[in-house]
Amino acid sequence: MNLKEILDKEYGRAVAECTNEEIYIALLKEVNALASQKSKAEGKKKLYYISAEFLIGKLLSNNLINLGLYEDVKMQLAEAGKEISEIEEIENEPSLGNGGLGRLAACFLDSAATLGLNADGVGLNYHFGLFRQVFRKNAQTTMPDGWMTENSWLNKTDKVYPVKFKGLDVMARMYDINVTGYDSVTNQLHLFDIESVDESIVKDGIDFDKTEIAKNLTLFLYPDDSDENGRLLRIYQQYFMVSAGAQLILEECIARGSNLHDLYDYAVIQINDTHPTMVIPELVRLLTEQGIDMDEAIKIVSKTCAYTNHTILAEALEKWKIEQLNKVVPQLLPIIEVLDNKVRRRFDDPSVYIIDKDERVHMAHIDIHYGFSVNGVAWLHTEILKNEELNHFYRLYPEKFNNKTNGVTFRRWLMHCNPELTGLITELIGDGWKKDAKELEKLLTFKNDKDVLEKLLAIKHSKKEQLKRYILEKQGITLNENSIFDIQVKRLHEYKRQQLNALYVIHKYLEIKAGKVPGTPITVIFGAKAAPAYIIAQDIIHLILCLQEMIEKDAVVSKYLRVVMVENYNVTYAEKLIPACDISEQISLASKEASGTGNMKFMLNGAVTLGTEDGANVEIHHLVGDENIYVFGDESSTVVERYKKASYCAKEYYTRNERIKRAVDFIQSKELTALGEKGRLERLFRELVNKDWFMTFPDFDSYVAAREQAYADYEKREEWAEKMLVNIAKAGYFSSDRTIGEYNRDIWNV
Ligand code: 26Q
Repeated sequence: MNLKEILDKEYGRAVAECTNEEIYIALLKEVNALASQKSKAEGKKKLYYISAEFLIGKLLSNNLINLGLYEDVKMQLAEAGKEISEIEEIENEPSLGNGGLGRLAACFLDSAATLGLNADGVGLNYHFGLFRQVFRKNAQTTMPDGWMTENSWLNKTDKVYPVKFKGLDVMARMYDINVTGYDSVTNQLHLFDIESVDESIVKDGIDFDKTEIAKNLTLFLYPDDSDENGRLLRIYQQYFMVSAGAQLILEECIARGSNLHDLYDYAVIQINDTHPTMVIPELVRLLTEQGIDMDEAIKIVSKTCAYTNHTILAEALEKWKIEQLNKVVPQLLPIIEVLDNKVRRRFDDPSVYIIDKDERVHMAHIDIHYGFSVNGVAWLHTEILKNEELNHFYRLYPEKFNNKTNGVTFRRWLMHCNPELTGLITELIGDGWKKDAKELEKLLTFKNDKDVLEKLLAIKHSKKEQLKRYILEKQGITLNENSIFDIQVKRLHEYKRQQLNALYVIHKYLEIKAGKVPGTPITVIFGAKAAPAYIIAQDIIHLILCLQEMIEKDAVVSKYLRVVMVENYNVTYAEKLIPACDISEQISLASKEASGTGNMKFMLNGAVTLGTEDGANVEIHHLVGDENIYVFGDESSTVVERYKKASYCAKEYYTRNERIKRAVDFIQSKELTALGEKGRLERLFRELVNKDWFMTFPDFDSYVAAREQAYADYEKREEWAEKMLVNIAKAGYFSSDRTIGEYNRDIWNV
């Protein structure tokens, strides 16, 4: 690529004379055109990965890397005195997802294209992605996050599909984003949008009229929460996505030669959690409209659809009231009733019915009965699905259940975010690992190579300096790059237990106050958005921000301990934080985190995990061995039993354990209430003492012990570097290329 020529043609000016914005736009156009020209995957059968969320992150550098242009462009910019990072800054991040599930979908698209699979994504073009988080008075406030600009990666297509709701007909326009594979084909992410959307109805933060469907349908990504108000809108969004998606799929399959009776030879539809479940009755409806009889249509669809479960939290399993569905998509109810009746005729266990006695439709039950595959996202998660949560279904269909442990794309989560480490790895073992991640294990031969270990430490240090600069610029906070960076970044949820981390901070603060100072200073970094309607989550953010301020103002303690909560944690921030991390906090209550994928990204960048035996942590532990991870807390079977017997009493721990009492009492201390809202802090205090639903107290002592051990081991720099090396070397298993290879082998066969 010749940047000089491109800019000359576009603006008639030299590189150094163009603004960063101009360069970004010119690059976007050029890269987008090159991506479109790349060869397409071909084949009779295509995978459609349908998902309400695709948290793709910024695309410029990702596409440059995948097209093999990154180094060249970086050099040409450098020659003109520009850094590629300044150009990257111009791009808005499309935050079209809440967290793990949406980011996983994005990693999967990258890997599917890299493996050359015939595979497209299907989703929604939200005008405002996940809200932008702004801290005011030590609390989260929310702002709309618009990302679309005149020049964007969205390519408008001429495909338009009609979608019918009760009393409302709308048109779904398809926009495409090129999904470049690494040194491979280009696939598409199809995002549907409603033509009549009206961004001007947003007022006052993220409020808008929820009833004006024609104006608001694709306005916002629905945040994972408990807001009763938006539920109908969510049904509108889901049906809009699946109806347009189903029409696209049928049209494409017919074009490839399907007569619809053999649809499953032409398409496989992976349903990403229950959000797109209505695609099943919708396809049945469309097939019967084409003259196929109902029984056959149901059989065809059942051989086409596969379902991935991402959660075991009962409250997150979607159930829609018949009454709600009737208000939005009455045309689906006769079909859902047929699906339910078939189940009732075959099985006499009400727990597997689709429609329950309270007239609620269980979306996951539709997927399990009428999909051919059900998978969990980590070994432990799938075991819990089979033996506990979905056991009744597992007994009916043992052959449908399978595990696909999550993975992440190494193009974004190593090559892009950590070019320094990428360079060292390549220098040591060549670049075969970029296509076959298992080759990272070759690094193990350098376990005792002092020179290599020192280089690893030096790279970590420079990533910490880079993060320091970034946070200083964004938030005006100065980190100590010589401190231990102990990081927990993920959505805020009680089960993920940011509150346990905060309790440790209080404990440590009190210890330092009492004169017990750590060898190396510690910086505890948090990043988390909380769903706006999730009150306790807001209270936990409030606690963390108050702690941050209190410690910052304490001249003595702040020398040894700092708390920093980064504002508006998103994919872009993750790319800066993860490479700079020493200790990766993965401390969910065992059995609750389906997999986690941040844990994999941290490991890949040489952080050592401090975690419970939960989700994919179990597999990380198994791969790296006891020496290279800090594991603590009760195991999943203990937790599951405790819930079953309802035997947990938080108050008992609180009264019996002096350290716990001291830390928890501090939440409503005058030091903290002076900085925050007394009512909020007291509410959080009561929540913990009287309930502590996610059992932080039973794990507290072992958490403190494991964390202290990690800090002590950090002092032995060479041994620590060995742990870093082993983590990087063993991370190959968590490449999403491996995950996608398994999906294709066991489920898709495209
Ligand atoms: C449900 C109903 C109404 C509104 C919103 C939702 C909703 C939205 C988003 C429910 C769930 C989500 C997101 C779930 C999610 O991100 N799950 C995570 O998936 C990751 C990828 O498999 C796992 O690694 C994480 O463990 C899991 O928490």
